[in-house]
Amino acid sequence: MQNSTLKRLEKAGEIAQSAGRLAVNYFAKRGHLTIDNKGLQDRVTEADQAVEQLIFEQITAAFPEDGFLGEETSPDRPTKLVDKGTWVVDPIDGTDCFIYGMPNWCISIAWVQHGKPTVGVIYDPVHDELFSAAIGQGAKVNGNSMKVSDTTELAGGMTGMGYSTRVESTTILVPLQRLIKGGGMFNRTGSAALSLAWVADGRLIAYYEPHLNSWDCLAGIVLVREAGGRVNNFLAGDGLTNGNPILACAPGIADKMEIVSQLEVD
Ligand code: LIP
Repeated sequence: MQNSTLKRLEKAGEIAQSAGRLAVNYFAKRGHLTIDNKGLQDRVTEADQAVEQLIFEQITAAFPEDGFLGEETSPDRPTKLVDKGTWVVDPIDGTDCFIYGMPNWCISIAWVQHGKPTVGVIYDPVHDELFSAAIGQGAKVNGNSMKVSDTTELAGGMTGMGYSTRVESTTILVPLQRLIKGGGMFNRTGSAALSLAWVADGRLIAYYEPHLNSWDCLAGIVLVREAGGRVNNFLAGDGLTNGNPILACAPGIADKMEIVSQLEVD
């Protein structure tokens, strides 16, 4: 692995844990947070802003030559896309779970080089689990190797499913019906990033969502691929800036999940 990639993997883990400590402090006072609505069922809090600011400051101090794309982009954190390396960040993925006091939320930090997700780090501060991976280096959780499920049947575990009002309800209801008819069972955590980390660790056998933004899933894509899983070409077209559907799954059910989702894994 290139030294530059190794440096970014190590630093991303440190930054994610630093951001997690700040996020947990906000989580403890969630009843008093300023909450804004970005759209129907799409909220953002002062915690999201503060955590993204911390991540932005620490990344730009360490790697000033890199680009930055954050979910909560602002004049203080302008979007800057750099082909040689751009950080793609969701400061709190699972914001609704965070707001309502549920533990399914995380910090998601990805580094994309020449259009390829190269480093992925997801930190779950509530359970102190650091999921990390870089291309060619495998995937780990708290330093222990991870691998996807070895199931060959949809009935062999739970499939994560996500939905947002960014797309029509049929885009989730029809795949959900196909999954159930195929013997599968759905699980919605409210955090795509955490769900993808759980696919990488074999806790879920797949994850599908009809639309995600890049900051929700690029770190998880690196984790799943390095843990032996299969993923669709999420960055096709303008996926980096406008998002796309996502399918990530154990290799043994790739054919079945392609039918459920009508997506192709690479
Ligand atoms: C969330 C995703 C989730 C999706 C939600 C939202 P956020 O990200 O992780 O899978 O269904 O609509 O986009 O907004 O909590 O960072």
